[in-house]
Amino acid sequence: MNRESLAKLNIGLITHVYCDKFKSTKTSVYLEITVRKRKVMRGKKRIIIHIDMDHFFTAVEERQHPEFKGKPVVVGADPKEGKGRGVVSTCNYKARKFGIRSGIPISRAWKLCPEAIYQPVDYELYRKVSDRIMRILRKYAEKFERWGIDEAFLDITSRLNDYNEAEALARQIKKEIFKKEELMCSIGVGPNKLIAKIASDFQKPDGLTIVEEKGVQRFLAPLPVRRLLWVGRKTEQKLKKMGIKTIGDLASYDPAVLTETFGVMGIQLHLMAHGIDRSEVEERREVKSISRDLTFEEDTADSEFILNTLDKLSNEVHKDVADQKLCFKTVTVKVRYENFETHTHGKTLPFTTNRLRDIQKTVRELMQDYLRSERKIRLVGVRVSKFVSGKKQKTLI
Ligand code: DCP
Ligand code: MG
Repeated sequence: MNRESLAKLNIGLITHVYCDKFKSTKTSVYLEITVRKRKVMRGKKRIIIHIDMDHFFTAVEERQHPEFKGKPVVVGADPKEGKGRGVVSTCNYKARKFGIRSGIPISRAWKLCPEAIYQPVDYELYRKVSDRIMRILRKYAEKFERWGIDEAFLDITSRLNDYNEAEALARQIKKEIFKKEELMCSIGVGPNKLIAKIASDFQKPDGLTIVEEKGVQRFLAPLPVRRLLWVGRKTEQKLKKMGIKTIGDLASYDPAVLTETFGVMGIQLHLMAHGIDRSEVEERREVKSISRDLTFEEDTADSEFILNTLDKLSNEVHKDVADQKLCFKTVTVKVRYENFETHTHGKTLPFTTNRLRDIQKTVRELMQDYLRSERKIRLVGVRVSKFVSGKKQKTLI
């Protein structure tokens, strides 16, 4: 394991971690990690804030429709009285009491709570609201990082002296967002991004959780491992089989065995469990990709219908591309067959473009192989990527 492969973890831990021994034998890999509690900031410790909007899409819908107040609200695919397809994007906390969650089939949500209010997804609206919130947040810190549609990190180290000041600032941020957008958020404050993010999720909704460096281990120890970034269901299951349920269990587990089982990820797990994360808050200006998917109401092999749907999705993707003044080079289609087998197929164009007809033409071309088979299709999607800013683009008409 070299510095490069560790650096790829993008967790910025190299200054903390020394792999003193890394021996591979036939049956085992032995890794001894020394975590050195050095003050890398030389003098000043970092203070990071993470903000996450509460039930974002439904909160915006509730604001638009005061009559929804106090009722369970779900944003996602059309439930069609239980026969709908597609999934729940999000739901408010009242709906969560019925067991509804992001990502579950909309038909299941209907079974759990048919009396909820079901709203379609209005991305354009949510993006506009998100842009305004990000503008509010950006001014509070020198280092700002947008993280998805409703989250952001702020590095406030250079502006504040201690956690008391950070708490006051967090309250001020909440107040301003509520005053300007009538929306609530949860905030986590900690010595790094990992802790701040876990803290913001700790007391949702309308939460404020402060975790100072000295309290990190105590804060993390009782939490389930799923709270750690990158621990998905599969890793959770694997850890469970090893007797590891909480972050505390993980922190005290032999890192050599973790590495043997998970490879590079094992080191990452060990460090995260100790609350160590050196990654910087950094502005990511560039959007990586823009995409739209659609699940058909019924599985279909009707080529014309499928292509017309893809034209519509291309249109929506194009609207976003135009709004953000971007030009792209790569177009990708996604196809999911009725048995959930999923394929993606992309093409990088020999030129950069922002034209709708380039998306539609490439999508139709890429789809040809999938349409010939006559297999029924459940879902299609369109994605564009490899962006350059429209301002820099010279070759367009
Ligand atoms: N989202 C989505 N599909 C998912 C998860 C999320 O479309 N599987 C959308 C809807 C959410 C938004 O992204 O409103 C933000 O995601 P969060 O995970 O932050 O969820 P919420 O903001 O809805 O709820 P919470 O209060 O738990 O943050
Ligand atoms: Mg949220």
